[in-house]
Amino acid sequence: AAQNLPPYKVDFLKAAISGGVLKFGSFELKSKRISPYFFNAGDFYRADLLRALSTAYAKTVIDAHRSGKLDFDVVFGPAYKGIPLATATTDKLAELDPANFGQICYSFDRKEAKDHGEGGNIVGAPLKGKRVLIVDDVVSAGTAKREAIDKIRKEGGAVAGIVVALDRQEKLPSPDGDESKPMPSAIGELRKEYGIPIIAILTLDDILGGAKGLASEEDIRRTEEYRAKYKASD
Ligand code: OMP
Repeated sequence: AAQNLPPYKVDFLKAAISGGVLKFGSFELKSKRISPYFFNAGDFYRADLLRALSTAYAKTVIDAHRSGKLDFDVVFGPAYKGIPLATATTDKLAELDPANFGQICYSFDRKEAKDHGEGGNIVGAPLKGKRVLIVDDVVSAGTAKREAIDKIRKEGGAVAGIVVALDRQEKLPSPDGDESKPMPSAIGELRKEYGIPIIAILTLDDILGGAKGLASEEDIRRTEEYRAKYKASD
């Protein structure tokens, strides 16, 4: 299984399946598409799973940083699911690469602005004038990522890149709602539009390549059908 994946990605995929983070069945997505699989990053709540998650995010970030693709000052996790991703990744970055990330910072947003106490929309490191790395769970249609980018820019930060656990490799929804039309990939359009690196630990192709023996043949077949249906044109 998963011949081409580095060991830390294989470990992450195994943790996601054994921990019930990656589930097979029938799920309605934010985009209203009905998917035979769902990845719920909120289910990495056990210590061993959280550790597998932060290790995978941190190693992915360190690889991108070493290859010169990514430089940033603050790790930002959009509320709510991004908050533990950002804090755990920040801690792991400092542990695995103290020379570069020993003093790296994190922050996250509030869903509702606070008008008393310290006030403001951001908890943690201020974003003004900083290069900000967004860590989030999944890219499907890219809508939630656009919202996070807008928020960071409003705070005066510059988005340096996005790291997610899973790129579902789906096409953008067609503006007229006709899902049979060819459309470009959601993640490719985000990359072009914002000119930033967007890095996924796993793609749907990785899951299908690595899931044999970990998921049932029927679940794999339905997921392959779904992939064919919503595949991007580019
Ligand atoms: P965008 O692609 O930016 O719209 O974000 C999709 C969002 O849907 C993610 O941030 C998740 O909150 C949620 N989602 C999952 O968590 N897991 C999935 O497998 C699929 C989705 C989804 O609804 O598309």
